[in-house]
Amino acid sequence: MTEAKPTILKIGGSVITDKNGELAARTEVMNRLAEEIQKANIKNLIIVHGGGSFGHPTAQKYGIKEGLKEDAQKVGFTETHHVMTVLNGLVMDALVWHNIPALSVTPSCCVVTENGRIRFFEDTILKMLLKMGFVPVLYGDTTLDEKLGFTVLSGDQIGSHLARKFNAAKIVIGVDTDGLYDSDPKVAKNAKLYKHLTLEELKKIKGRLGKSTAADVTGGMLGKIAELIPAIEEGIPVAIVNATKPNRTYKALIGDMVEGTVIEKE
Ligand code: IP8
Repeated sequence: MTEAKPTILKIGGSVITDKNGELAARTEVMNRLAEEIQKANIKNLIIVHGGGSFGHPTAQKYGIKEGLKEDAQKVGFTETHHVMTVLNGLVMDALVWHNIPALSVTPSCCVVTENGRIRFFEDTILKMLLKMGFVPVLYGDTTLDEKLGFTVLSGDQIGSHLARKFNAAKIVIGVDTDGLYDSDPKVAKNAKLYKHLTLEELKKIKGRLGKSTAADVTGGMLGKIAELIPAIEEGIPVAIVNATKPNRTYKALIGDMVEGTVIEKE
């Protein structure tokens, strides 16, 4: 049994999938990350991953985020959830075969949203898993929604919610850029990387951050930052690192000098 504050690791869909393809998994990246997670050996770790080229194109095709409008969308809802379970299965393969006591927790079975925001989160199992030293793994998923019928819930909202609920020690966000930039580094060649930001500085630059270029129904980097703010307000520090590059996630997990962007309340 352990009492350490949990660490939340959010792995972006752009890291573990090729967002330009469809259903294009990067299993070699999943395996390398599993190795880093195993090496870091963090007590009380919760992993959340995104949808990438699995969840987003399917959700977009059927307009799942906007809610239930016609019966024909129902199969789109189940298909979106299904492709997320397929992606999650590949992540679980990598984690379990690296001897990590990871257990998949399906958000669509324990969360109800209201207009896309988490309204109810049944966390009995999650708490027990953490107490017993397991590593719960959640992911962006489809949810039933009290106003919309159904919608899409981002892994970022899940991560930020759990960080606040369990008073996390920190949130590590693995993305496919070297951290947070003043403009999109994939478009602007002279984009400047922020190494450290306070909450106040983050709020000031938020308006300038762009939406993701690839199909992303949950808002790209801007959506990520908006979700993180309430957790940072509660004093939970955030490290944004390039998880496509070896060892950056490992270093952020063990609290070594972070190569990326650190955001703290003050
Ligand atoms: O990539 C979205 O999760 P995210 C999941 O964390 C789906 O925003 C189903 C598109």
